[in-house]
Amino acid sequence: MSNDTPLQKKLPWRWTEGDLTVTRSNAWSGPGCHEGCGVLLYTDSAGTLVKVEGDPENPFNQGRLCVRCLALPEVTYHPDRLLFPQKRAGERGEDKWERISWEEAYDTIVEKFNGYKEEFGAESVVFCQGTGRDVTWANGRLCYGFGSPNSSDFQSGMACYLPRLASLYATTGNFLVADCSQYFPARYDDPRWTPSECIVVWGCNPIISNADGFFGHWVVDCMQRGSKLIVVDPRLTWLAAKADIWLQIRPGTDAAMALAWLDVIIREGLYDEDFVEKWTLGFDRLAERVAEYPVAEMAKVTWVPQEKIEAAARMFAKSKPAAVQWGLAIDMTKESLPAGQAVTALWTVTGNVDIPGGMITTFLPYGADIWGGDWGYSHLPKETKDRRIGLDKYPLLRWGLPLAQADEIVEAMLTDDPYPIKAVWLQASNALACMGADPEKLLKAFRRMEFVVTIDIFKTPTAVACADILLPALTFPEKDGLRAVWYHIGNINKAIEPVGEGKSDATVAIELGHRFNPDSVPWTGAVEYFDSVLEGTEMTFEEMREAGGVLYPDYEYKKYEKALERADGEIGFNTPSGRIELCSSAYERSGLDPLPYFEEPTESPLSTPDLYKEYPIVLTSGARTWGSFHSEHRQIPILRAMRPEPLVEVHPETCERYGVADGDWIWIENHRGRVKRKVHATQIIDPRVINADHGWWYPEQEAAEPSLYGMWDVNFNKLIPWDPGRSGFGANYKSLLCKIYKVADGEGA
Ligand SMILES: Nc1nc2c(c(=O)[nH]1)N[C@H]1C(S)=C(S)[C@@H](COP(=O)(O)OP(=O)(O)OC[C@H]3O[C@@H](n4cnc5c(=O)[nH]c(N)nc54)[C@H](O)[C@@H]3O)O[C@H]1N2
Ligand SMILES: Nc1nc2c(c(=O)[nH]1)N[C@H]1C(S)=C(S)[C@@H](COP(=O)(O)OP(=O)(O)OC[C@H]3O[C@@H](n4cnc5c(=O)[nH]c(N)nc54)[C@H](O)[C@@H]3O)O[C@H]1N2
Ligand SMILES: [Mo]
Repeated sequence: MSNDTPLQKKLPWRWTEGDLTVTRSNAWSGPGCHEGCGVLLYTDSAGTLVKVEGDPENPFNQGRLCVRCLALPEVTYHPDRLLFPQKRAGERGEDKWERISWEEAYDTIVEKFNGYKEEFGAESVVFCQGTGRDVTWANGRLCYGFGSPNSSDFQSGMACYLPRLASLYATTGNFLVADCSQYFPARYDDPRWTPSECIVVWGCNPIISNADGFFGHWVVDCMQRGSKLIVVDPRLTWLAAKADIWLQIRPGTDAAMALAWLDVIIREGLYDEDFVEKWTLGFDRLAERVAEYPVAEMAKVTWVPQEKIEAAARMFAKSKPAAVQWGLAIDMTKESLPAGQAVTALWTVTGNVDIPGGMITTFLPYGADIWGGDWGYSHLPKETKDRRIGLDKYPLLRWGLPLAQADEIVEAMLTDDPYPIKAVWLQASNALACMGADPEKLLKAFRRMEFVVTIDIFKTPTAVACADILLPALTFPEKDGLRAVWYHIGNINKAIEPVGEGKSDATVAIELGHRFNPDSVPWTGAVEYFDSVLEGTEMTFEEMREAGGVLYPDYEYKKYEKALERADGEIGFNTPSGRIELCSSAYERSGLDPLPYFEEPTESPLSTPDLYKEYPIVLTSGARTWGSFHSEHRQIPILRAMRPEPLVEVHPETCERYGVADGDWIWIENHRGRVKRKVHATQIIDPRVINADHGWWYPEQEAAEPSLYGMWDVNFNKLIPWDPGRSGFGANYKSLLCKIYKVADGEGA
């Protein structure tokens, strides 16, 4: 059976309904989002976007849509949107700007960047971005086209997704996700697919976060088809409340938990001997290592009773097939790489690799490289590649992702070591208010820059504090684009004219690329570029949208048996040994422990008992909420109404112990600083743990310094150091220590 036909035959890509025109599209940033939901964009006779609905024919979301898409007209037409390019008129932080033309903006950027290139080398300009959006290829292509090897983000340990990607690429040669039938246009009805008997949702709340191209409601769809559920989370999430087993883990101990499961699985012989024998490397060494983490001990470490851990491990291992949907919490601990490795070992030793209802490997659909790899890093000369920041300290960066290491970039910005950094291109990131650890340090680093460009749909605290040029980007109804992550590829169809002079990130990358290095962008415009990405589909952008706007490549299970997994066309996995390396040769060659291990967070009840006396509460942060994407959407009234203020979840017993009550403003303090939050008293959280919102600022407050939109008092990341794991990946954003007390009268809300 082939999927290789256009799907959506019933509806055209555009039609009229009464006075309204309906344009089918696939949602992607801006505003921020990881998904590619099918949407129907309704415009009136004046060409105004009036309503957004889920596309019922799109297999990805099947008509469902989240509140942020429903509120899209409010985002697109918000009066604070950036409407034209601007250059700084006063000092940085004064919020004084002068309107300029795109020509002037481009000319200035080219003159400055080329000047630094001449004097200090192209590597003196870094190109950083926020989380995965419709800008990733643009950022990479600009960076490498310009000639710099330094494309990255501003997150300590690049502690989002990248640790999981790095860990999986190094040990399995591919990225794997839970199979909820998402590769098949017929979805749950496709006869090749079977639901998992058991799904483990680990450090992830997909119902709200829909992260990394995984639509959270698929888990519910699978439960309705019989999947049992295990949830590993310190909070009783909506899914945890419906789980067969909920493991209320102490934040930062996921590696200990996974090793404890492995201890049970290996000792009780619950692993798949045949798969282990044929397709994995290093099982015996893994078993030796796992024996150092007996479940009885790990129960104490993780704060979860031994019987519960054993029950979960047995339920998972005895379920065939079984899958793990894991999330950010695995990345957001310092030693995240071995944590990810331990979780990977769970589905590997139980033989749940690339089978229906198990963990499926992922590919770019039709080879459509929307990440820009075809004219990317590989085109740089070797001596430039060798100057990529962080490569010497973190050799694992050579395996897979060609990114510069974020903590090392910040160090280089501050110290000129290993060489001076002069300029930053910051695309789709509110680094200071959201992504970066220790924002005071990050601000110092930015202040040493001679030239900073931000491109965004709104003006952010980061832009006000750091930028010399502000460029306006577009929301997705205002632009053509492509959405292609793993399972399918779809058109983003422009439904309205841009509200100002904004340009899509794709257009900017091409126009600026022409000025930096025409060879790197051999197209006249964005649609021509999209056509080139779509070559493997044998359709143009226009043809694809006429055909329904979504294409699914054919999917095959067990590709490792069919010589479809390795780059060299041999059978097996795309690793040096051709097997899944439970004991990793890539880690070993990078000077890292080749086996999974658990290390306490830098600050924890067990690693720093004295500090724990002073700061007796375990602190996690950033569990996603419905109405905002990180620091975005705070200015959108209908979404802000869902969460008007930054909250912290505190158990009622804990409230009582520290003399605070629901609705009180409190300080959350550690030895680095303190931040304000409003108490949400709730029993969903362990009394020994609190969970604080991240990414807060007040767009309605004064932009100029020192206020920076009221950011400093509520910027959670003042409590987090730049402190990555040994591999360069992972940081403790979700496992800290703190104390809490009421904000005094006169200290404001
Ligand atoms: N304490 C704590 N901190 C965290 C986290 C946590 O859990 N706890 N989570 C972290 C994680 S996982 C991540 S990925 C980072 C995210 O960090 P960021 O990605 O920096 O976060 P955002 O606030 O979404 O900032 C993105 C900016 O991009 C703009 N934007 C949106 N769409 C587009 C577009 O298409 N083009 C352009 N040019 N701009 C656009 C938005 O207006 C916004 O200003 O935050 C991290 N910070
Ligand atoms: N609405 C919305 N959606 C988003 C985002 C957003 O800001 N808003 N951000 C996007 C981005 S960039 C990302 S990376 C994803 C993240 O999305 P997810 O991977 O789902 O991560 P979180 O929501 O941060 O946290 C998930 C769960 O981890 C739990 N948790 C906290 N600490 C620990 C721990 O130490 N161990 C374990 N096992 N669990 C822990 C929290 O209680 C929470 O329920 O979401 C994406 N989607
Ligand atoms: Mo993220």
